[in-house]
Amino acid sequence: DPFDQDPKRDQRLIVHTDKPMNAESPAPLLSTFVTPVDIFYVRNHLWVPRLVEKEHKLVVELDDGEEKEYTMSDLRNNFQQHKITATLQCSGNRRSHMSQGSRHANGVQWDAGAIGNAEWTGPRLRDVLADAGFNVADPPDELQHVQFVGAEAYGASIPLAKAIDPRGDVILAHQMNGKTLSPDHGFPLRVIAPGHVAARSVKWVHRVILSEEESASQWQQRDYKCFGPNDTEKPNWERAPAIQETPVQSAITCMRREEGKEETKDVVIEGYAFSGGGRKIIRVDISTDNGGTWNQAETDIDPVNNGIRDWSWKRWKYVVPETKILGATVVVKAVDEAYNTQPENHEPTYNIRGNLTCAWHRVKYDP
Ligand code: MTE
Ligand code: MO
Repeated sequence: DPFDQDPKRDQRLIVHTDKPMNAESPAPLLSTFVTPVDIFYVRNHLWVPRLVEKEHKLVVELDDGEEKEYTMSDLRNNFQQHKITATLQCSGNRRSHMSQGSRHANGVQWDAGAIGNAEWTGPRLRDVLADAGFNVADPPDELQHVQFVGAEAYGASIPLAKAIDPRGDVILAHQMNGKTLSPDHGFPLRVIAPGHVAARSVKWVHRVILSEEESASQWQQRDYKCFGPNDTEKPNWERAPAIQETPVQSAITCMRREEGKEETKDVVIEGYAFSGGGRKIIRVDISTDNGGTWNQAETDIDPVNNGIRDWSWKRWKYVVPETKILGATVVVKAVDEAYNTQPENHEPTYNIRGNLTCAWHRVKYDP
């Protein structure tokens, strides 16, 4: 049983499947800007490969077929190290909310906790490609993709343009929140492709391939795509592009009574907002009457990003007298710097695979 080697997990994680491990953070614990490793969601398609740092090698396969090999010590010592704070969000985050609409969406029924924000450290992929002999300043036009292969067989790719963008912040991370990566999160090496769906941040990476083609894996060619709301029987997989950058998202993670105040109790409502592509969250709108009227949440809570663009979620907060929301449905929606916002309900973005669920998040206040 290849799963025998899987690590022990924190009891607080909400487990959806255990072989492979699919477990999310309890939403109220997503209350800090940086998510602690122990409660960071785990999304594995297969088992956790148990790798030995001293033996681990990263092979870079260039467009002419030539290969260059790097040890972990090469990657740690021979390249400038970058610390990027970036949110990873599973393509299926909030899928259960879509399923609560008029139709069920297939896949792990995640609530709002298949997302987390962490500090990732390692060399830039761009620098490693350059070291391997690739001309990052002037790549051939036909070369469009960088494929990643994980040690257990998972694979995915990102556009070459993202990988070589000096402002793209794609790194080969060996640390998470200042410590060596844990087995579940990719020890000893994983890709971090900030602003892209987390499925592209391949864990346990041991091969990087420059290619004219996307990864041939089912996770690139099939699972992480969206189709029309009507396209539920036999989707034509080739018709839809693989998900890369993600749309604007927000969710409520906690509603709690403020302690100590007797007469007019306040309720503190908290959550996150995030957009793909490094697009900044410029506003978070809250309604306490199911979308009838709106107000803005406080968003200046978190420290500034370590990266060049906005790769991290924004934590937000809204305080309201309890009398105003007893029995009411609280709604959140966010706006990013491109003025993209979230759909009112799940119907327009319904897709059979339940990817990129991002409609307004509604939670009934029920103390
Ligand atoms: N990389 C490998 N090698 N194997 C995987 O199963 N899952 C992907 C991505 N990288 C996966 C992988 C998906 S779908 C997600 S959402 C993220 O890893 C989850 O990262 P985490 O478990 O560190 O939260
Ligand atoms: Mo995912």
